Amino acid sequence: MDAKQISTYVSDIIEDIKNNGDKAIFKYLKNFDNIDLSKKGYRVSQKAIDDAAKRIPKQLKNVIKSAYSNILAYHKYERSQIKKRWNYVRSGLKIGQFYTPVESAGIYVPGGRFPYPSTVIMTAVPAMAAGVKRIAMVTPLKNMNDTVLFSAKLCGIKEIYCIGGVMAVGALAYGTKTLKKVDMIAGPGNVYVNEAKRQVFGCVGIDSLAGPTEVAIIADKDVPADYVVADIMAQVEHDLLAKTYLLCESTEKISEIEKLLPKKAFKQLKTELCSLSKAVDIVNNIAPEHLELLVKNYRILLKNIRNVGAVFVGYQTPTASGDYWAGPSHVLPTNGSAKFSSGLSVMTFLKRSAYIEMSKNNKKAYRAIADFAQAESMQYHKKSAEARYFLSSFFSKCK
Ligand code: HSO
Ligand code: ZN
Repeated sequence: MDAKQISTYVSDIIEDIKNNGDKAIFKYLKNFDNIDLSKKGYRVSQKAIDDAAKRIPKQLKNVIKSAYSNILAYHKYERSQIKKRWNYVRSGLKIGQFYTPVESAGIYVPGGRFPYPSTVIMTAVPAMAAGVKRIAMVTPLKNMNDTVLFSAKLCGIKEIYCIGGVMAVGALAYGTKTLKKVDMIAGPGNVYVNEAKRQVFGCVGIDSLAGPTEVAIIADKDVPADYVVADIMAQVEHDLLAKTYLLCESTEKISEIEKLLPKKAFKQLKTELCSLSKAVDIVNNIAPEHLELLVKNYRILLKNIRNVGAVFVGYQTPTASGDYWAGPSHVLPTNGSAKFSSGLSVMTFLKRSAYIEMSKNNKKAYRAIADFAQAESMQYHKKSAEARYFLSSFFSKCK
């Protein structure tokens, strides 16, 4: 399908969900997933969630729990760095801002080649840390395995729905009998999911349109080649659309890497021989989701990096550290959007409101407001300023 066909395909499904709610959902579940849930419903029961958690081996549980606690600690710290409210006084005005979380968020956990329990945590935890009260998770039925459910339970998610793709976005945005509408939708998805998010934006908020994963690697002449090979392959194994870039200062190193790299990866790799400082310029232009600085003297380069979702610094830091473990969300801007946007974080789920409090009898301010309103011929705007200072009984006079 080309972009126009995708857009029509998506809008037809969304329209159907909007008009027919659950009935449409059951129809698509039958058509896409070949399952009839019209009796059972598509919300996952608490018992199914609890049972899934019981089946997870203790050791794996501990690994997931420790990743969760790193990611939660990071986002709580981020929250503590955002001033809840601030104001200052100028010209007789108290002016400032305050932040509040959205009340409800839908988190989309994609299907893809593998189920991603890590994405459950990487999407839900920033919302939790922001203070979102209601989190509703959707993920395609085929993706609903025990680790996904356990990760959701760990995040305290009680609302889980086994629907994915466009219908899930439509249900979150417009609500059905089973799934109450949310205020915003976050989480990565394929082209259809992204188009659906784009179309429902305005009715709900969305985080971004995270697409296929990508990494740029700046490598110096001394980097162990197998680090580079593993990190390229770690992107390639996500899917055939994943992109990788290798920017290296040494011909010898490039050929060493190319000798080790499985043939199938070459289609998804662009390699350039260039100085390390030129590599930084190239990276700023690509604006990749992930950047690895596999360089001994990375400090000098770091200062000039501007457009990137997340940077992984030093030989010792693979992208996988951010995928699973370190703390920042792995939902990051892709496809060049790091030029103007950021990865998922506490900020994603916060709204900023402005605060304005005038001092009483602020003649100068009321005069200016009234005069500006006059310039726009807005009589009642003018009066709403004048009434507070110049006119004592405006409404009795204006009849
Ligand atoms: N690299 C992906 C995240 C992920 N990796 C999930 C493994 N599991 C996008 O940042
Ligand atoms: Zn990954």
